[in-house]
Amino acid sequence: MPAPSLKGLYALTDARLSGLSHVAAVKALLRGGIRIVQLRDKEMSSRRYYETACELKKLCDKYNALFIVNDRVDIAMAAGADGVHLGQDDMPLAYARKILGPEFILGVSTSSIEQAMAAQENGADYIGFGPIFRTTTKDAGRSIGLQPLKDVRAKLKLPIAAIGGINPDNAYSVLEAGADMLAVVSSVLTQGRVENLARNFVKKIACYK
Ligand code: TZP
Ligand code: MG
Repeated sequence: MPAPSLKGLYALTDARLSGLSHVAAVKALLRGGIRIVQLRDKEMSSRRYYETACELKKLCDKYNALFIVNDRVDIAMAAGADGVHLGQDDMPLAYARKILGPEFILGVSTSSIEQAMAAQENGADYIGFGPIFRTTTKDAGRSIGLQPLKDVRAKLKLPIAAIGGINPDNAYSVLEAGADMLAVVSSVLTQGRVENLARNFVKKIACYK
């Protein structure tokens, strides 16, 4: 099977929204057809985060899906994840790259062209870009809309994961603006409906162009 690529839906876990453990939620996302998953949890102890990451890596391997850990370079490495996703206040990129080596996928959250270009220069493999639309999942500041995404697409070589308020209704506009990945939380992690929401969203993306 070919290695999964940095394209399509990219789901971030949120135990509060899904009402499920990360493992149960990711099982449902994978069954629904999502092939890029990020473990994101700001409250777990390091030990639980590590243990959960190890379980999710095994699960993602079964489905030939990419598994990314949010925030923690050490835990991503220890769990054998495919990558790590860092924010502007996390470990500096160049240093993360130095300890992760060239193969590990390194993603960075950005919300301006300047941040995106800096991420590219400092060794990122993809950028997160947003919040594109209004979101209540995270206090992510004002939504920036589609124009900055178009602008960054025109300048940047790296794959872009657009994030913030993305759902099946606005997905095509985000792809049209140049996103490679659609990073989503609430549009797939609604209680009791994760697998179906994921499946329907995946189908919708598959029909794009
Ligand atoms: N970073 C910027 S917006 C966001 C994150 C983690 C949350 C996106 O969640 P949703 O529910 O897809 O709007
Ligand atoms: Mg972070």
